[in-house]
Amino acid sequence: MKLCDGWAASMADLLQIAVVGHTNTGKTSLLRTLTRDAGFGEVADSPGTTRQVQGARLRLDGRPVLAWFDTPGMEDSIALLEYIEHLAEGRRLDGPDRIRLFLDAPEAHRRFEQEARVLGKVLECDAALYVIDARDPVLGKHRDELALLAACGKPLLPVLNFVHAPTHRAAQWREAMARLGLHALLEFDTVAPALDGEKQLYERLGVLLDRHADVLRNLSQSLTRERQERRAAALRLVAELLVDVAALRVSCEPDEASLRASTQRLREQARRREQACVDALLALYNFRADDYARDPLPLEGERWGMDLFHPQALKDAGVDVGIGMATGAMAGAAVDLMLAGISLGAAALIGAAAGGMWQGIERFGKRLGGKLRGRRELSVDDAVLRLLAVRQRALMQALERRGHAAREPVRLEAPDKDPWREAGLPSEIQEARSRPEWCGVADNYQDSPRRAAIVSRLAQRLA
Ligand SMILES: Nc1nc2c(ncn2[C@@H]2O[C@H](COP(=O)(O)OP(=O)(O)O)[C@@H](O)[C@H]2O)c(=O)[nH]1
Ligand SMILES: [Mg+2]
Repeated sequence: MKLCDGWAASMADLLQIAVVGHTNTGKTSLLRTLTRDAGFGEVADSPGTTRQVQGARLRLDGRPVLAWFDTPGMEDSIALLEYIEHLAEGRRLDGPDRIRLFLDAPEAHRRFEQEARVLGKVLECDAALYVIDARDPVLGKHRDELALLAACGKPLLPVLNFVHAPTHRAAQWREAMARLGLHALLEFDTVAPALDGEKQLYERLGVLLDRHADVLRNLSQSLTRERQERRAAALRLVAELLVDVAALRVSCEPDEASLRASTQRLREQARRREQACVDALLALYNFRADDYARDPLPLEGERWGMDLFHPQALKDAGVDVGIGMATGAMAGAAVDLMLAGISLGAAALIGAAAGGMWQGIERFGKRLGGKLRGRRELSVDDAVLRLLAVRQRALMQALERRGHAAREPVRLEAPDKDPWREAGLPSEIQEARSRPEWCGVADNYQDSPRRAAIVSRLAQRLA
């Protein structure tokens, strides 16, 4: 249990909700997602992982307002219901009194110890979420479980988990719940919850828990606000990345060996900058580095996923390469000839480099009458910048939709439609290209109001 100062004192004002249900329906997973904490409790496919009641609290403006309690799975409801009927035989007791009678009976500490923990917790709480694996058929054990839980006399909100599974039986469960008088019901897949899943959850709870409706509404609003703020922060991270990489420049001597070495340096800096953005996004959404899979392809310089400078990465992301990013040792680098006193479009230059960039430059060089002998500057190709935008946007979307119960690493899928895949880059990127001092990882980095404005505008575009 996450204890902190004043836990006992504030307990009385706290709204307390138990999460109950059969073993392995995803109770612990649900709490991971609701608390945005992938480390909460223990999750496993084997039954009975959660043996004790575990708690976690949600805060509003720093004050704890809601305590969640994770409980062990109910495993033997059919036998327990019979036991309680036997205990209560010949006595007129209402539901909660029957449950209390059981809790004082000897079997509550023996055979039904697990169930006693659950029912005892529900009696203490204000309400309970009943988590259902929607792939299961509705069976007698579920009905008996529900009869026991309903006997506690607390509002019960059924939550249908695993509704993304193709074989789910949500309709059947809805009907079965209605027959038990449970008409408010929520579909909430803990691994891939709907974007407004939490909002719906707190709204439904607000209906069931009139006395706590204000707190639940505030909680829901604050979660929505946090989600928007997270999104804005994520867009800023991606915009910063694009400005940094667009402004990135590496200068080199005009011979092939130094051009190659400088290209490597440029690529390495761009890759590292992308990795920093990935790390920051994962941290922002409260995921861990191993939530993001490395691609098994053994590509040179690969840090995560597909190497930024591999033509296949562009293809997979559906990025339109236009006249073609040069392949080979200098792929992904655009050569800028401004320092040689000639302003020549990098794209045109690369377009000429059909069989490799060096030959292309040589050809231009001859045609331009040897004017190319000065130092060169390398920058990152347009197509690579577009790939960065496409990938980071896809990552953002995947993280927004990912529950903290997910255990499979994130896999990015190329979006069907993404304006960043098409040729052409927005004016903000064009401007950043001509401002090497805007590159956050450069030695001569200089922040400026203009850079900040460009980052904001780019963040809006990325949205
Ligand atoms: N695909 C998928 N798997 C889930 C979901 N919820 C839980 N699981 C998995 O189901 C298993 C049991 O989950 P757990 O939270 O430990 O269940 P508990 O016993 O009710 O606490 C674990 O392997 C979870 O990763 C879900 O919504 N979708
Ligand atoms: Mg559990």
